[in-house]
Amino acid sequence: MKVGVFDSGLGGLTVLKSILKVFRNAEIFYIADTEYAPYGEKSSQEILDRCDKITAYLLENYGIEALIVACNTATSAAIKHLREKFPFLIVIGTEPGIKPAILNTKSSNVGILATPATLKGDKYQLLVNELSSIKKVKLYEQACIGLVEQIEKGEIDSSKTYSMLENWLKPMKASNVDTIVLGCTHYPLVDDVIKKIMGKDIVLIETGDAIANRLLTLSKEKNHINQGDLKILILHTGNININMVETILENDNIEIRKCEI
Ligand code: DGN
Repeated sequence: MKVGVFDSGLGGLTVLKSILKVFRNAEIFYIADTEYAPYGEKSSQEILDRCDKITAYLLENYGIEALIVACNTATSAAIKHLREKFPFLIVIGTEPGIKPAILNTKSSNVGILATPATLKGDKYQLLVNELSSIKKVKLYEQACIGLVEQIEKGEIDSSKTYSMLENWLKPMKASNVDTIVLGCTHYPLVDDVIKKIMGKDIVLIETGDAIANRLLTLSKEKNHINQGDLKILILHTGNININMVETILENDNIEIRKCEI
């Protein structure tokens, strides 16, 4: 099966990693749209236009059968449009895992880390309203401005990244937050830093595995056949930290190339 995956940069690789656990012989085409990163501080229309262009590019050049929008920000801005414009494609988006967090919390205090665009989006508000009837939970929302850039630079363990996270997480720690939603696909890459600050018992919710399982279900329903060798092509539109790509994916089948979209 041919699968297209995209994000503004490295974050979607955390989703790609989950896909690799389930699909051992798919052809995967990943766009790291680094020329237009970060998405999180752009307008919804700008993000939607980029998503449209990237999907058309993946279809024309690689004949993808499924598209994974491996970015919460892009999902919030463009998923409806992509499903309407490309109805023949399997289109799967990424949403903050608020439901599993609400079901997991014992202290009834849940932290949500995401980009400003995700937290401001209608889709996020609808999701929160929809889930508010499950259980009374206090949500501590935090827009992590600048964190995506730190991760893109490979500054996972730097003291600057630590102190940014410490500032955002301090109020959550003081409020007995026991579960944190990683509402941006970049953030699992700093999960160890978050655990260092919050303590090892903190539960971090990410959605990569759920997306991979959904892709498996839908590809079976559509009878997409999984054959041939595993192929992973990483295409980047601007600069990319190749060491980070290799460290995150830990896979020998990767080819990395620059492209223009
Ligand atoms: N990885 C993206 C997300 O999940 O929202 C963030 C992208 C960005 O550019 N800020």
